[in-house]
Amino acid sequence: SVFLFFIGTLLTEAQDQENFNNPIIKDKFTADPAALVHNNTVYLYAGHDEAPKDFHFYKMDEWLVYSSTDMVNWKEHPVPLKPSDFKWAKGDAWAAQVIERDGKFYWYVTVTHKNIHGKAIGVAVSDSPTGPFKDALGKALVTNDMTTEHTDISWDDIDPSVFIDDDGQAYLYWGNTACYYAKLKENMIEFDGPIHTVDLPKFTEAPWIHKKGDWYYLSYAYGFPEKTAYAMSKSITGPWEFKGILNEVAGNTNTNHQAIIEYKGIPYFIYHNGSIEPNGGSFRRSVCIDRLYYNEDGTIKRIQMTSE
Ligand code: FUB
Repeated sequence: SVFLFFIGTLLTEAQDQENFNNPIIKDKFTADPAALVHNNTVYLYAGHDEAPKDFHFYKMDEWLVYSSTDMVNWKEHPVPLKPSDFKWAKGDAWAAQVIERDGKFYWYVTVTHKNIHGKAIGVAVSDSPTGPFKDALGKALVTNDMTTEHTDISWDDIDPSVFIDDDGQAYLYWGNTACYYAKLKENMIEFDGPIHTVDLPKFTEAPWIHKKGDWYYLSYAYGFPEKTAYAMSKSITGPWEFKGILNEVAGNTNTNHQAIIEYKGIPYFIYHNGSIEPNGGSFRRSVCIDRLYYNEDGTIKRIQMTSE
């Protein structure tokens, strides 16, 4: 009967939940995960949260990279990139994402600009997913003065998410309060055309683009404290249809920042929370992983967060 099928599905999903040993990194605070699957390995990129307990803001001076072939055991590699690797930046290793094109790895990062007020986006390049990476452009790709017609806040140019469509066209999405996107040239370090905005309900930050089948997904941090919500479209440039909440506020932190990947045929939801006791919190976050499940119509089930 339908009822037995329903129970069966629930049981299968419960059994499917692997033990990820969340949070997956315990010797450091890690935030804003981005992941890349390359040559049967998952590379996880994160910012290093180093705020002392009595310091109530982000202190992030480097990005970190880990790799795994089973989503449970993670190997840390040497520090691959720091804001100080960009001569025009003065700090703040905020959210970032890496993508591969023609054997090169491009890392889009958020930093604070030295001379142009506000946050900015830079791009670094390497021949290896674990680096070392170096500044690919010698200047910022996005600066705050490029988007002032949309909002005058100085931290709206953050949280880049990069995506290459099936036809080879690359796009960069980013933003805080306003969600922006622009086409990238084949060289991956320059824009090809204007900056557009996307209207999404309660968009805060942390856009992430992925595709499954015919559907494009734009997930993002919604409201504040942040939940993760998502929208779907048949085209990378929209129109996007809002589909609701994907993940609740992740325990003990006001931000929630997701990466969605598929590895060995299994979809995963990677995010952060403040769950390391007793010092975890909004500025001492930790990356976690849970399984992600699609419905037959392409919509995504709410994430069941696990603590192990
Ligand atoms: O980690 C610093 C900032 O907090 C990120 O850029 C945002 O996505 C939020 O997680």
